[in-house]
Amino acid sequence: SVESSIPEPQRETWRKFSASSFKSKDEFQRETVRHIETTLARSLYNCDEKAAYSGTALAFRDRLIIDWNKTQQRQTFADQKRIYYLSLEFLMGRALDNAMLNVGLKNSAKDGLAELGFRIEDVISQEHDAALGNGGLGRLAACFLDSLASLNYAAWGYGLRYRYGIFKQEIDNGYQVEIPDYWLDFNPWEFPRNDVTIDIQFYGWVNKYTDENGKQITSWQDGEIVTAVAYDVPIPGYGTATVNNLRLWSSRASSGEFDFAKFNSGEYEGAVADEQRAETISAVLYPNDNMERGKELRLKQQYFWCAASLHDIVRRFKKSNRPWKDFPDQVAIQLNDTHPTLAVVEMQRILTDLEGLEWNQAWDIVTKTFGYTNHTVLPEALEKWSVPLLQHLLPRHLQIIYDINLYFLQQVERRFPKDRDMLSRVSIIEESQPKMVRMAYLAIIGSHKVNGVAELHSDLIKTTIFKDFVKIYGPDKFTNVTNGITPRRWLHQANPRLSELIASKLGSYEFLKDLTLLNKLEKFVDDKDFKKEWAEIKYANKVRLAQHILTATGISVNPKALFDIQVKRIHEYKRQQLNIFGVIHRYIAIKNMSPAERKKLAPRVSIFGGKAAPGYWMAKTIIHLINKVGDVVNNDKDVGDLLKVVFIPDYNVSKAEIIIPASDISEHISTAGTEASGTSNMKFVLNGGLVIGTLDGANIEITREIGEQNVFLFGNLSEDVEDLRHNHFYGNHQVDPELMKVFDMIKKGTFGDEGAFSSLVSAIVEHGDYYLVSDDFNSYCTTQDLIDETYKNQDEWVTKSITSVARMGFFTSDRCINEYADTIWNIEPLQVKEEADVRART
Ligand code: F58
Repeated sequence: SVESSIPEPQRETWRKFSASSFKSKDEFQRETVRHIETTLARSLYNCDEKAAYSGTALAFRDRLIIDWNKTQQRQTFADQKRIYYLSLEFLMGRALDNAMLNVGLKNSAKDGLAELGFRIEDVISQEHDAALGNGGLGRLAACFLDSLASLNYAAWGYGLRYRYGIFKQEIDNGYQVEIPDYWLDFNPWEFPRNDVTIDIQFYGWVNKYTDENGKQITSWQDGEIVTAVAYDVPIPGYGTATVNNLRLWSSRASSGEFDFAKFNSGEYEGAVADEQRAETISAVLYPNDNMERGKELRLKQQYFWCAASLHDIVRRFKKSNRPWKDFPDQVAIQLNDTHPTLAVVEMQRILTDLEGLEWNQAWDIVTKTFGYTNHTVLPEALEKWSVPLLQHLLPRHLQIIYDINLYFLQQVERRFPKDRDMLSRVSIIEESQPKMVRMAYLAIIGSHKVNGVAELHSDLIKTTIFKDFVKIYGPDKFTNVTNGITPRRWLHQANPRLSELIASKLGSYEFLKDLTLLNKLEKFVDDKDFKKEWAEIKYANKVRLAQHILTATGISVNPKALFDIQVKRIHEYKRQQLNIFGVIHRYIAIKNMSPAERKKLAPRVSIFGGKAAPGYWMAKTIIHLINKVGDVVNNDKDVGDLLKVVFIPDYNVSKAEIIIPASDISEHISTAGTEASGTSNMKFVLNGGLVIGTLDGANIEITREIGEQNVFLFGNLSEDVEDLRHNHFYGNHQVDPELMKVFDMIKKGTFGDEGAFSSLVSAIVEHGDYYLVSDDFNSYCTTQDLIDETYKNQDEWVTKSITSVARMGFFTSDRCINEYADTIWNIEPLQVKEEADVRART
């Protein structure tokens, strides 16, 4: 605006001193040393790796800021449509390595740091992960931000700035222990915007009256105010000057709220308590993965973040002085699952109560603006909020929800007269005790597109949980956008040697921007030297992981053994229990073998990692069993190197970068129809690992792309799951005899107190085996045997590995983002004129 601009005649002076950024090793060193000495006030006698990290991060941050400012300016001037990605989770991991690679100066930094006496790897590993997410959903949001910036879309992420991210996991005597993750002691990647604040209201009551002009006014009054403060995080694109913005909201008591009257009258504690209550809203990330628990504080988080983001978006739109009907041409908002659904209601409230639009006109704008992505069909993960809680916390929003529902049901009634069942099935309000608001239904009704995250999943939502809505709206409202991953982090950054080898064959690093170029690798599947190098890189990655395992657990593993890895959140539907029962089955087999037979077996390391939600007892029991099996197997002289069982503590993004490139086989073995997509399956295959998997989620499309001969598939199909479950109760259900032997061993106390694991056994033997562990057990074990056989022929194995990588182009998040842009957001990239500024990649 005019008031905040430097006047034209003085701009020359400004430009003369406008910040410029380093471009060489020497300049990098100068900036880093300057930051260590002046920003951090440290000397060369007092500079450890942490200080070296801080100085390096600050130097790179300066570089990002310059492009960030320019990008924001460019986007403002271009005045095109923007996409806003609303997600309660952004699982970013570390930022420095990513910044170096995207800016294209990692080699300069490496040499520059070496001359100062530091190894770049050690410096990079000083950074605390930004772990503002649980698992796949949060990491997907992070990959999307990377692609949006790399493809030059004008995009903003909106989230919450949790003071505590997902807890740190320690393993104590086989049990998971949760440690708070306070990650903000030094975070150079965020910028507090103390001038960007929004007051958010809670509780209170609704006043409807007619004003002096005879106009109907609805106003939400009193209650409590909490202030949202913006913290901005720069998101650099790869090989482009675009740096987008991730805006995270932090809560604090509003200045009105911090009661100075109380304070002065000596009620110091009361004033402090108010302050703390406000700050609690953004204090912690809820650690549940695929489970909703309906806690009031969680609802407060959701509204706080939705309202702050919406008001920010509306404020930006209003600066353009366009009429409201243009809003959907300027703004697209994507709901990452149902967590931000209150944004739909808040938008309707802004347009009607605050801006005075007619209901229908407002609702038309709302539905054209929003899109909704569903990530699960599991009933326990579908969000519902109790009506009394909403009534108490957000009285006006509850009224609006009732109105949305009324108009929607009237529309349904006209289309399907007399179908009372249909009306109660699709109502946003579930007539339970207490009544509940079904957030997924509200999200569908408030959006113009609904998408699933892999083909099977998108088909399933149309035929099961959202079937009636397909009848009402027709099939076109429902679509599929198969997930993807960013090859920058998950290939180039995590596996630099493989990326370099690929670049040497393809002639450039262009494949990192257009992953389909990988298909040119197929030409080299018979190239002996290439294959040898390919195998050597895998081996080196396994050595690196073995080193990490030794430091983290004290267990020494042989990098020549087959590395079989399952890392992801621990959940019964993901079936880590099937994996560990398979390991026990293998242990029994080894114990029964003759020495001659043992010689023929391929040595194997079974590696697990993942967090259990703190309140999820079964998941914690699975972790306990894995660790106890490890204790026994790893110390059994009969077994030696033939089998090792490892649980890597505290699985997170930065550990994933070490673990994923080191797999020979990874496990994606969910009960068919339960895993919406999965994304680590894509990461493992892109790094040359083969997979064992069920026909579930994106496994199906991965198989289609890379070929059935390159995947180890097993287990029942999703269309048979319902019948199988039915038979468990009403047919004569027999537990697999080999699995019974596993249970016998557990019951004998081989792995310690059998009572500790009885819930795992009885879930299968007595409680209907909901996840079909027994039904799939035989097929799983047979497939594992086939893997052993195949692994013996290393040449064939490497051929499969290379072929698979060559065919993974589809699974880049760039493709995925372009699909969202074309089919849901209707938005074009913003061309960056300064193409000259695109740097040489390292
Ligand atoms: C995951 N969902 C899906 N939810 O399980 C996975 O198949 C998919 O690949 C991924 O999304 C990305 O689409 C998931 O991670 C959560 O963690 C939610 C956190 C908040 C509570 C509800 C579950």
